[in-house]
Amino acid sequence: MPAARGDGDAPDLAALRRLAVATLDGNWEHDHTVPSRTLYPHQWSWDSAFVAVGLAHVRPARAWRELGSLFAAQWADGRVPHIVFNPALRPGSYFPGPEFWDSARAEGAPAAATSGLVQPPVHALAAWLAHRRAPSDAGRAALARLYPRLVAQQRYLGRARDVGGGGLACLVHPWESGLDNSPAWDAPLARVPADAAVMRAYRRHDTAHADAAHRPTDLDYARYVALVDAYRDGRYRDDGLAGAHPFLVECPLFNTALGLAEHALARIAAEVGGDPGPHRERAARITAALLDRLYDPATGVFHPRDLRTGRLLPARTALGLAPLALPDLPGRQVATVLAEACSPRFGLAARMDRPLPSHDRTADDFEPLRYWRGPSWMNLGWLLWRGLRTHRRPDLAAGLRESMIGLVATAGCHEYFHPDTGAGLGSPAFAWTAALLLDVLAGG
Ligand code: 2M8
Repeated sequence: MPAARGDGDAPDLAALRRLAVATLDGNWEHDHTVPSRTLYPHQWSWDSAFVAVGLAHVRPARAWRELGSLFAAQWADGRVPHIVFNPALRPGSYFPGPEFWDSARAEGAPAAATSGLVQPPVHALAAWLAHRRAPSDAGRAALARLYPRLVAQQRYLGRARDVGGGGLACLVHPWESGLDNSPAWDAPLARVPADAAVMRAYRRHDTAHADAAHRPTDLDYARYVALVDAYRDGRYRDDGLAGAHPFLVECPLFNTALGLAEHALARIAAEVGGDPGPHRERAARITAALLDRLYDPATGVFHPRDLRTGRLLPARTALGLAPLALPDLPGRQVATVLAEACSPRFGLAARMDRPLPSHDRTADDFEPLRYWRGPSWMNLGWLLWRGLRTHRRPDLAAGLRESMIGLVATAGCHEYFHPDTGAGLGSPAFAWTAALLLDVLAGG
């Protein structure tokens, strides 16, 4: 469906904006926005942050409710769960549902049923952007209420999750990366013992709503389930993870978000009467740790580190470009990451002939249809777009912006897009695509 093409095929920006607002309104559910009514009918953590950025442009009060409802489900240890379940939905409306996570038995879990995992901490950045885009007394009050919660989130990730001891947060499940089945995770995931037949005991919900050929496989899911089993059996405690948990990785995108959060918290602190100094210091330490632990001078990009082997994971995915979003990334790394982004692997250009892929399009395991193994995603483009503007590449930023707008103008607010044709894939009315489009249209 050509969603919003005007005369002469140029995108009709006003129509696009209306489409984005209608998508967000359609996904609004009493105090939060669902990523998708069919595939993801509960509240997801980093989705809500992206959504708040977009809502700030059109429904600012809702942006604060979105973040407020998510942080109301924060655990006592500071973790912000990756899913907050809506109790009004019938059992089976998503797999794995609340009964599988069994958060009630974990110490410090909130009254609401949640998962026990986290997602990239993009919330402090989102809160800061929401405030900047729509400053108001009510917004400032909401920001002041969120501030200690955002600090607690950082404390959890920086302490309990620094399993490697090098100043970065470690992930215990691919779902925590947000890029669930990225080729980056293939090697560490392959070591998790599991049998696809295990999935016969469960009913996958995703493949009822999306093409199975686009989604992770049953064997992937068996491993996802095994990893949750292991973490849940320890009641989601983090003390015994090192040496015991079967999947432990440090991710460049996740830790970029961790650093961006400290930069944002420094600005939030200054606004709400806190001390920005410690946030600035932590931001600098996170960037230093990323350079020290995840940058590979041989490839010129960042790679996840597998803490079980101590080695960097070789796949060249879009995760490796994410640190470009850090304002304090040194010039040398800015240059090498840009070289990778502009190479045939990712095709970034002032005039892009194809959308930005989520994985190296020259790699053997590039899959144009399967979820995070090739398709183009709005949130990855948005992060890179911010980095390009931060590091003063208006030419490339403009090219990427035009490409992102073109995707939605042609296909609508899809969850992800074919990295060659731009065809819409996954859920057709996806919240963060709509929200980030609003931000991109407004110029950030
Ligand atoms: C996808 O992840 C969920 C599990 O968390 C799933 O596949 O069921 C990912 O794209 C993730 O990044 C996103 O937050 C979530 C909801 O949009 O869906």
